[in-house]
Amino acid sequence: MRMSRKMEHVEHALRIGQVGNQGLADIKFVHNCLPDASVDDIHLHTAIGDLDLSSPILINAMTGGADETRSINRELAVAARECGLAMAVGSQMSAIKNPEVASSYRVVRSVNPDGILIGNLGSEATVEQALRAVEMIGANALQIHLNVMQELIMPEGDRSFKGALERIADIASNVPVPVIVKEVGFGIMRESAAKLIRLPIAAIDVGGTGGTNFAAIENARRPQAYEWLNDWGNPTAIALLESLSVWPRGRVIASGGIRNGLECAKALALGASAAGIAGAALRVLQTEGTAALIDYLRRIHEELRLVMTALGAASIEELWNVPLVVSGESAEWCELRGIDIRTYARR
Ligand code: FMN
Repeated sequence: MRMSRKMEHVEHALRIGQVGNQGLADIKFVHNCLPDASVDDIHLHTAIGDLDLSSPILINAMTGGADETRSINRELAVAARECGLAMAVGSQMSAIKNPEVASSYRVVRSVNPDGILIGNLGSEATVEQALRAVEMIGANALQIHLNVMQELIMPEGDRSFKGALERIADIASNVPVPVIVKEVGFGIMRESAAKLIRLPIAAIDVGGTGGTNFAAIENARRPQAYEWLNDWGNPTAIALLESLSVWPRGRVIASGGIRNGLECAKALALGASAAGIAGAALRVLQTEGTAALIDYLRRIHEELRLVMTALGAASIEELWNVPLVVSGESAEWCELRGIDIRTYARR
């Protein structure tokens, strides 16, 4: 069951594509006609907690667990290696339950022996399973995903989500690598972010709406679709503003519908230290191949350097201090939720 589900997710994700709006159009940079900067001086290095990265772009968790997914992971790992990016694998629970499929995950380490690789499990995992996931790929960090709405829409999905915080705390205290808690595309909002900051985890990945839509993907697999849930969740821009009202800059990752360098720059300027790309990278890989994926990721680096030059921000830390105006639905939302967006506009 789990093995065929992996390829169904890939196929439905490609067919449905990136859905809706991640809200970054509401975030505007203030043009600087005297940036006193040069493209050659832009540095893209960053850190997620204590994990140093040469690029703020991260290939986010997608797959593994079936034969066909082994080649996807292999090619994503080649692209990550060529572009110097961190990469997460999809949930490793299938390999923990069925060790025969572990090679579909391990392939990323054999292709990219020195790269930053991130393991992935759900919040139902035990400490022992988390240790095995880290060991399986020689992971430099471990993502724990939160996907309540996806599970609820899946007929075979989990029905109880009790005790997740305690299990995550236990994992984070016992694995030898930093733990990142991530959403799969419904958004981490302030109340949840405030609970997560009390845990011994390194970072959160806000994973908002506006990109891959797991409600739509699971509905495509259901005999009777709950289509009324297809717009559940909150956009990435709002999830970032909410999470960064509780979490410090440098410990938040942006993801959900990020596709180009300008969107990355906006997410980083809001205070994220990295931006995850999943669905858009998968589409390029599956429709145009590995060389095109490498070109696409290099182009995002170039776009990011271009935008940073225009803003006079030579590093990600400097990007955190350029003025940003939040307007439209995101501003209205923040006003109602008591999130201060004026400091972004006046810094
Ligand atoms: N996230 C996880 O944490 N674990 C997974 O196993 C996982 N599987 C995914 C499979 C596919 C085919 C895709 C497209 C995404 C998957 N995700 C998973 C979610 C992504 O990591 C990401 O959070 C989400 O797709 C939003 O980013 P995007 O809009 O750039 O795709």
